[in-house]
Amino acid sequence: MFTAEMRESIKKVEATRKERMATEPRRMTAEEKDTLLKAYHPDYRADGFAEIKVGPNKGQKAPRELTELLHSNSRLLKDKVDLSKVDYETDVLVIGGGGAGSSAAIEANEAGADVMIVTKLRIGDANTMMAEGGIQAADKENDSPVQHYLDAFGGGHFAARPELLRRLVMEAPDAIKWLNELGVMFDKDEDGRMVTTHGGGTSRKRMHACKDYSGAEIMRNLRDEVLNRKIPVIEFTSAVELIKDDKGQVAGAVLLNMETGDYLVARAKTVVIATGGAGRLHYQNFPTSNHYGATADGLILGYRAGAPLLYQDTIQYHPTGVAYPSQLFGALVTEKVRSLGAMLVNKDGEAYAHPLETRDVSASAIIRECANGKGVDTPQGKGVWLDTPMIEIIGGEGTIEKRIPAMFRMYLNYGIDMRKDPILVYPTLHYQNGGLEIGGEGFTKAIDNLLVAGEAVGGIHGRNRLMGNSLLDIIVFGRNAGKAAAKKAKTVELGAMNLDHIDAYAKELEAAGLETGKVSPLLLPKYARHER
Ligand code: MEZ
Repeated sequence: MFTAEMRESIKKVEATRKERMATEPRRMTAEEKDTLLKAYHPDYRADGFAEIKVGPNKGQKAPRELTELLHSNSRLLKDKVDLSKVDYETDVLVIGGGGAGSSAAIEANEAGADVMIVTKLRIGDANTMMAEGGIQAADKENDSPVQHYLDAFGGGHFAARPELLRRLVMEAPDAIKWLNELGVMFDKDEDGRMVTTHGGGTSRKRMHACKDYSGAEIMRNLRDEVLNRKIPVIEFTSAVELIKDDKGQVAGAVLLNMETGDYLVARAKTVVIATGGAGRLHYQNFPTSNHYGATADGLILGYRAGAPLLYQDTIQYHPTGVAYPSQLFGALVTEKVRSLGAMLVNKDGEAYAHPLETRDVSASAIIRECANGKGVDTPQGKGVWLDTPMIEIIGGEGTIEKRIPAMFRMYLNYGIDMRKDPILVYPTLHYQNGGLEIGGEGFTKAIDNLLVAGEAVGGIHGRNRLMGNSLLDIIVFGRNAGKAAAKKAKTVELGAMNLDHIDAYAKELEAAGLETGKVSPLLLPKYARHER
């Protein structure tokens, strides 16, 4: 399976393994990290960004591909929709059928509200499903939410909104309890205690996992709970625009049936945007670990209606995407592989960085090695080694199959036995650190009754997120958004609905000289096949 050049390099990895394992890898100093990030992290590549010319974040920068969507018009400028014909009427409209949307819908339903989910693919087609290594919570004796806060605050470059991060860590133990009671099969020892591991940048072992398919297991339970509660889920239906009323508050959304092309009107007293990430915009041509529908739709809907973004210029590249074989290019290699002991090693067999630095630092170090001739050639570019046989040496024979069985099988399908040979990795676009700005209760600051949860939120993690804090935030902020939306819906009186904001946005674009003829949200990746 490996090329001759790769085999030669593997010999060097094997030759240095014993000595590497006998030496404690060094952590970088703050100054070293800073220098590395500025030189190699994609967030610092000026040509990857463009200035936003309209809307609340005018004058700030965003990835070029996102800016292009922010500079596009609504498809409803041309395709007129009759708002007097209401197809769905509900208290709480949840846009997005992933972990955050499902958690919100469950809690809104629990609070007695009428709630419905619309999702452009199927419930569970979401980044939640793709998360592998685990979910953080400080629920062991040697740990505390304060410790969790400090790790995440430092890891996010001290930029997280304190109120949001405080909620994340304080409510984490209850999130695990809730999931456990829903039926999530967390890894437990013979005494029934949760097995926990380290992630990059954690000072305690607080990663709770379901082998290496933690997100899929969590999503399976959330989906079952939504369906058991008979919460309506409108699948293959995208939200293409928010609707406001004559008081300026959000009043629902215009939906697009992805199969028939028909528009539908959903009237709602509160709306939760839970549309997830943006990996399928492939910023700076990176491959992605994200699911097919990750095209930043919620950011566009919220922004066009007047909600500001926060940290839209900071993106997470997961250090270890698959670099080889080509069939898996960009797929996630969970950080848990490094939590279990595998080191990052360059083509000469040198361990050039601590395996559990924070993600932005690890990714930058891999990019540096490859840029400086220390990477291994692959059909798509370059990669470095993740020395997976170390896991079996450290944890004992059978550890890989027991702890990361999905990863093991994924590679075996392509003739690579990660118990015996190292694997080749390179950063892959994994997460948007930024998103729509919210307050502690989950409401946007600019538009009444509009809430955001999950990856579409900016500010929870600051400018870099630690492993396992995303599965956590979708639960904590999803649940809170559902409760808050249900409570608020009781007091909302809706006025006459309108789409005036799309005309106002079009005028702003025109005044800025931006008549691109393009429309957004994108809904499906640029390379999607449209067969109708
Ligand atoms: O939080 C994540 O992004 C995660 C758990 C990913 C992983 O490496 O498994």
